[in-house]
Amino acid sequence: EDGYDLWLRYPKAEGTALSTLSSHATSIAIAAQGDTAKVARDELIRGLGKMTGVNPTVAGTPQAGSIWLATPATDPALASQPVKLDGLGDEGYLIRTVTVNGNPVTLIAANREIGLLYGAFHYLRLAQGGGSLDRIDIRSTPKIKLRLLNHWDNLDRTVERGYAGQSIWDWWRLPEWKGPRYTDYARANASLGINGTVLNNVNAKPESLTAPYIAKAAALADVFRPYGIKVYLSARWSTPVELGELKTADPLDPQVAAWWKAKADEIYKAIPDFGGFLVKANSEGQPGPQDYKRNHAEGANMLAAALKPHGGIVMWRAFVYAHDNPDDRAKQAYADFKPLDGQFADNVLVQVKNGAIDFQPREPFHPLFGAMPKTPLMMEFQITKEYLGQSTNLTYLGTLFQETLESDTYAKGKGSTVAKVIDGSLDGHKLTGIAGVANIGVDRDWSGSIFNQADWYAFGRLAWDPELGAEGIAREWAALTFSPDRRIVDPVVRMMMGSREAAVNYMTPLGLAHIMSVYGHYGPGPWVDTLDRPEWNPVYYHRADAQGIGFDRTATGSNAIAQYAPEIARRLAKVSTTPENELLWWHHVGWDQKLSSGETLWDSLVHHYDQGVAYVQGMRQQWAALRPYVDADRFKQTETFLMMQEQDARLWRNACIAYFQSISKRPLPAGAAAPEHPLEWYKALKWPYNPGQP
Ligand code: BDP
Repeated sequence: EDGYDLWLRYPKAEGTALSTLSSHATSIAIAAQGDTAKVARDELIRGLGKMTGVNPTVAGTPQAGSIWLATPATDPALASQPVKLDGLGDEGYLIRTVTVNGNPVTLIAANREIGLLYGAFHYLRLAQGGGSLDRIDIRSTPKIKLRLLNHWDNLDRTVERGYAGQSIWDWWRLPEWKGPRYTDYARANASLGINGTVLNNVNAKPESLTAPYIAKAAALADVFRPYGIKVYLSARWSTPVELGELKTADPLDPQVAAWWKAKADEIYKAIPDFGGFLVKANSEGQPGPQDYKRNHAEGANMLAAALKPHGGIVMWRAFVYAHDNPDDRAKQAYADFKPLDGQFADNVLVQVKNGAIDFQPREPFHPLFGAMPKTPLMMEFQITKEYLGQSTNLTYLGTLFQETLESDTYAKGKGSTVAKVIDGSLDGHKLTGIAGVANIGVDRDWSGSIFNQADWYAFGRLAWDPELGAEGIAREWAALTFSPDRRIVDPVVRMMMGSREAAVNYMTPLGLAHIMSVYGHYGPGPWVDTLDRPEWNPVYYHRADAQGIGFDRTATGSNAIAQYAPEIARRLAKVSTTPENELLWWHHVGWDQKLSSGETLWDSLVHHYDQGVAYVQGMRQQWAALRPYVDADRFKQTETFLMMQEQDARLWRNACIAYFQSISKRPLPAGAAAPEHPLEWYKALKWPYNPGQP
């Protein structure tokens, strides 16, 4: 077991599970003939064949024990079944036990073939659960239209913030060689309902849009098409200039608009269902329309006009902060974008990170959610764990995703959750989207560790339905990845569910953020103050001084709270009504200030660091007890990584306590161990090569 099969392992069933499955999967009846219907059929044959040991036959019409894959266009007999396909849309499906000529049959029905494929994967999930398959009655439709992965993959196969080996896109050998991994990639994504992928890094190279690379992207699009996955590309704003074809990239220059129109036409000739462009503009040194004194909407709309005749879209990122802007970094995206609400073309989405800084272990939700009702806002989560322990630390992100999605923006009163902003229901948007920065590479296990696969899985499931809970998803994943046996599922889910909070505790407790080392954002570096831009330095974020610690974002400080709805701003204005887990994000708090627990802030800070370490120790113990239930390979990997995680957690704890104590000058609370080394020892630590560094 090297993890290659992800959650699509289809292990051989035994005992009653085997007999149940065998009797419910004798044959597959399918009339639809398209490529997508064929992959649905083949996936069922593969999955059921592996689980039962006998490949189901393919029948023209449903018989007793058939799985019947039907669309209205190909199966007139569907009309006489007691099922309604209205409301399922293009991608939804239903699975229902029905009777055909007196025989029990499992019907998977959808308006389009892609719904059949999603339904087939759902059925295979159920089949692996080992439960009854007798009276199934399921309807499912995705709540978000665009469910995308963003690959930060470079053309030289390095991956920015990628910790699972090189890029899976073998640009050199494309378009001729389309390795089997591409198909398995598409299967895995389709099994979750992911329907698009941006192939290249947001820090894009102009070459990505030249003819050879368009041909390579087209080859991938051909592989992905049967799986319902569209290809998108990141576009570098200055591409026409850097390719030497124009002197300017001013969006209002007609030559520039004509260049992009011709480029879009060229791409659509090669990829007729091309999805569109993702753009990082005027952000971290990337070029953009502001270089020509034009705003983001003017830039996005020019590209949108080029794509519009082909049905393409623009995803314009709101991840901006300027080196010459002295204002709080957390406020800058809102300041730039909020005034543009209503000015974007109807095929533009603004893609916003979950928080206002940058994928921290914990961030309050981004103030743009709820603040731009006239613009479809797309969520950007980071699945790759740049700031959460990268490939080795077990920090399940399902809970982080859920926490953001269920945050209440109060934009239209109580209950205006981020999920409702994203799924379009709050403001009546039809064009909706969610993106996850992929954690995929050429490692055999795809994601750098077995447990990192759960983050890809959770992202996909939440993209389908942002109101699914992280715990149910973890349960599903653990059952598919290990076994439905509760002796393994229960402890694994328990480990996962508290793991992200543990990382928050041993890295950035009580609302701290961005105090990672400069060497690749892995270890601790709260003392760092030497980087070129103030907001790249950890000291900018924690602001520890003799009095206290934290970033004052109330009216006495940067007043970032004013970017939120009044209900929220009021609550955040006072320490006493601010959620403790975000405290130092919003306030500069005195070291001796008493928290709700009765402890002083300083004591509480130390205790949180200790709790983080203790949780990791607990995970090691829980995992050790699972040895009898997990195959040796995957057991060993997790055992080793948890051992490394405990070292990391201790290092974080000791380094941060040593550093903060040098400023607070307070004694450690009773029972807390002194850091193993003096502060200078931690400061002198050098980290080895970090694979994801740009
Ligand atoms: C930060 C990463 C950087 C990315 C940037 C982005 O450190 O590598 O290029 O975000 O999202 O998280 O554009």
